[in-house]
Amino acid sequence: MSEEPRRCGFAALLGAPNAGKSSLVNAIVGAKVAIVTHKVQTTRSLLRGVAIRGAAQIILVDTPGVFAAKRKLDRAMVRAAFGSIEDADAIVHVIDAPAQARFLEGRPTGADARGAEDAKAVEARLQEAGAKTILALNKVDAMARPALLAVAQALFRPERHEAVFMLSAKTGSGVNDLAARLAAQMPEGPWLYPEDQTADLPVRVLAAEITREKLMLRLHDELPYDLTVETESWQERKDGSARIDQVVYVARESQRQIAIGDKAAVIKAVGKAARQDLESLLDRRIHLFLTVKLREGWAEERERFDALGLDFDL
Ligand SMILES: Nc1nc2c(ncn2[C@@H]2O[C@H](COP(=O)(O)OP(=O)(O)OP(=O)(O)O)[C@@H](O)[C@H]2O)c(=O)[nH]1
Ligand SMILES: [Mg+2]
Repeated sequence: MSEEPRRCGFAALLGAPNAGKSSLVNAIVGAKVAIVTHKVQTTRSLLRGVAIRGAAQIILVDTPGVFAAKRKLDRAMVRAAFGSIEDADAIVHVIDAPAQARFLEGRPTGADARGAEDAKAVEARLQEAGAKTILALNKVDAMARPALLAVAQALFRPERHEAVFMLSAKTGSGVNDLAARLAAQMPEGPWLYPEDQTADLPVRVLAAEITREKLMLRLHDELPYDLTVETESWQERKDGSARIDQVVYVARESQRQIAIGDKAAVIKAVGKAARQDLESLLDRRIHLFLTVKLREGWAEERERFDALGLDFDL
């Protein structure tokens, strides 16, 4: 470590659903700390990834996507996202640049149009809060250069944005430039986490999130938003392995059948994929047991909100 004084602070990543916030957190941290899927509303609560660049420790706050929310759980998620800007030393607005480009060119898909609306809403709220932000135009690997420049031109406002970065969380292109900028923006102060810690999330919760990711990736569109996963028990074994028991909660009996699958094919495949991820993350043998249970109205239950660190009493 150099003689430079240490720095440490918070960088909040906000944006529309699916913009790539969690992917970007993982790319900057250099490890998988946040789950990623192609579906919107993957992230449900605030998650902190910890990255080090030179003398700076950057605590990256991943947030749920911001969208016009109706359900109570969704509203709590959006509220949590904006709550994260209060303590932030840097705010990054992550944009799905190819989707914005299609929107600008007048040929958006339904999702593109929603994403563009949501990105606008994020800008409006940040402006209201008087917060200057860094624009991160993500997914540049999936678009042509002229389209990217058009997006930058359309969105960048010098009076609102401190900088604009064009990057790809997928290929890593441009990610280090953003990280260097964030590092420079962190205030002087002691590091808040040990050097080898990459996430601030209890490992039980992370394990449950990984299973939820595998379910989301596997199930058809409606179901994933109604399910939740909890780690019920974690037993250390003498041989160095661990036995983890998790419950997948669904909202309806029909969903229970779907989550289990014909001859339990779905839940078996999900369990296998989750176990493989967990084993490489924790670098040890894992025995994972999944049970699917019915729990009606879980999205309105106080305990679910508490477990996610969300505010029930809006
Ligand atoms: N081509 C490309 N795809 C990306 C990139 N970054 C993210 N994605 C994809 O975009 C999708 C959404 O990524 P996430 O990281 O889950 O997005 P998010 O903003 O955290 O989404 P929510 O948590 O639902 O708000 C996934 O399918 C990613 O693989 C990128 O740089 N390039
Ligand atoms: Mg996310």
